[in-house]
Amino acid sequence: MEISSKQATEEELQSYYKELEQYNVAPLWTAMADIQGKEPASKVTPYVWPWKDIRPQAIRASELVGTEQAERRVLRLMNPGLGGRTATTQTLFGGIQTVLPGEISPAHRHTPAALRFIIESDGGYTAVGGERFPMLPGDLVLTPPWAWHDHGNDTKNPMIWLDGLDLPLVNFLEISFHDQYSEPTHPITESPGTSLAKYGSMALQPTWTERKDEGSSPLMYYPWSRTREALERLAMGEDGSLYDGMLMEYTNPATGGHVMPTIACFIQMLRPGERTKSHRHTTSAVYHVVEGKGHTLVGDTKLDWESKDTFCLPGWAFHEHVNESSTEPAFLFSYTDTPILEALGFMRDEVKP
Ligand code: GTQ
Ligand code: FE2
Repeated sequence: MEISSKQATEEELQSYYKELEQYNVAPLWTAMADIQGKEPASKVTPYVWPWKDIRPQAIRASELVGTEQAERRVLRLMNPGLGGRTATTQTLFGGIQTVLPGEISPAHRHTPAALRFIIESDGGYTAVGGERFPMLPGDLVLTPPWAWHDHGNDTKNPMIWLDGLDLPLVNFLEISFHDQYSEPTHPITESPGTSLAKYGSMALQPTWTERKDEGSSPLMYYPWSRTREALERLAMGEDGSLYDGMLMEYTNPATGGHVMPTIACFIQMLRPGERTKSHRHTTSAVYHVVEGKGHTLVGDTKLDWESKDTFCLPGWAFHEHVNESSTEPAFLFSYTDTPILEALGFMRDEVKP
């Protein structure tokens, strides 16, 4: 018998679709718009986690749970659009970690890449790959994939910071490995300041070690004092970008590229009264307000922010930043999934017409 396609009734179709279920197959044509939309329509909700709400909860966590019990005392920033997944955007995770005086977050290593951006602290340290890095407000510390790391608070006040990881991507790909170290801390083999002196002294680099090119930056510590000084100096003569203000990337000094294989880190300064022009890109981002007060318009959503708030930006959403102060600059730290999208050829951006 010859097979020819005819127009089935709705009833015939529905009963056919029902019948297909038992074979675990489904028609593509009923789901085409979801599967291959004209352009991305992210499920990620643009959202702010205000410091005034989150800080008390972080402190409360440290009253309720010890670091031995928790291993990492972190409040996960759960995107309201992602149905309870451990995800702040589709690829990026943000968390607020607290370490009390005398406590240690015990040593471990894992395949997810991590960064710390310090919010509140008088010192203390993160040890990564055998070197201890200070943790002062505004400092950025990297924890590249598979590097041993532990955090310790030898000060008199709580340390609180933003953790940035690629957990949603790693867990989606089901490639997470994790090792616990046998002791609470891993051995310190480098003297203080080594990474910064070797890889963060202008463009000086040591000649007696091989050039490191392991996909992650050999410089693992970017102190706020230097970051801020660079931005303030540039602000005297530069306008920066129309869309991002004075946006600078923390780079890997060995390659000039992104700091880690899956995450790129940025700092930007919005001058008093500055309002950026709207654009969008396929990359998603988590932002942290280092200093300042303003808002970010994401599509029709207005995200009001001030110092120490954290917020997220979905991919392919038009956005513009506004510094509402007429006298003070605003500083925004952010991390994005740019390296992933670049590696796969998925980078696109567009200016709002
Ligand atoms: O501090 O090592 O927020 O391993 C999530 C996983 C922090 C950490 C997180 C981690 C860490
Ligand atoms: Fe970790």
